[in-house]
Amino acid sequence: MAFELPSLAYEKNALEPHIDAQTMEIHHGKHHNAYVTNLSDALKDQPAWSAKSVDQICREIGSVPDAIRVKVRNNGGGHYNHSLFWTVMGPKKGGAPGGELASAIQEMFGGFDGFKKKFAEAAMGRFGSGWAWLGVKDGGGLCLCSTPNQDNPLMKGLVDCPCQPILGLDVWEHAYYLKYQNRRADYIAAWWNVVDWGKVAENFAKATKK
Ligand code: MN3
Repeated sequence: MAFELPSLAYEKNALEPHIDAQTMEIHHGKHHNAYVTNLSDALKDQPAWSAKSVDQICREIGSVPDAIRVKVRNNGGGHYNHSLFWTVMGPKKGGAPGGELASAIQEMFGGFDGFKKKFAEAAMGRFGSGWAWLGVKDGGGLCLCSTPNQDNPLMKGLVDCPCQPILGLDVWEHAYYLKYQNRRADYIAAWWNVVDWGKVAENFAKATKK
């Protein structure tokens, strides 16, 4: 297999009560694992593509051969998105960002509460399955957006909000249905309690230094 399922840096039950252990078990062990397996399968006869990182594959999605592009888009996106998602969460996190990220959020959204409201609107407004994102644009400004299915803002040409994601929220029903059923708003509200702002600030610093 060219691609591997990354291990979690915390136990499956570590995000309780906000995200339950069974959801984590299925989401990481089954859903994410399937994206990894299917991406490897799609690229099994494509050594040049298999040698690239999943980030690079997403960035170059428009150049992937036609016959496999949909499979790579869905499963490469799924692999990248979930790999980021696990790392921007952690036990005993939540709170608010500090430093330069806090300043950038202040400048663009008038404060952290304003940002959370806009982010939740993007997550609620995504009809069906998809993701909400905070990212950094090529020019350096913050970008708040959402994408359908397993698309992400690295997929230039396919999405209307190209940027480097620094925080992503999965709003597929598989991310919350066991605990929250149809209550996506409750899931989003609870999710803030597990966001690792230290990690997001690290992602922000890397993205703004490019
Ligand atoms: Mn998911």
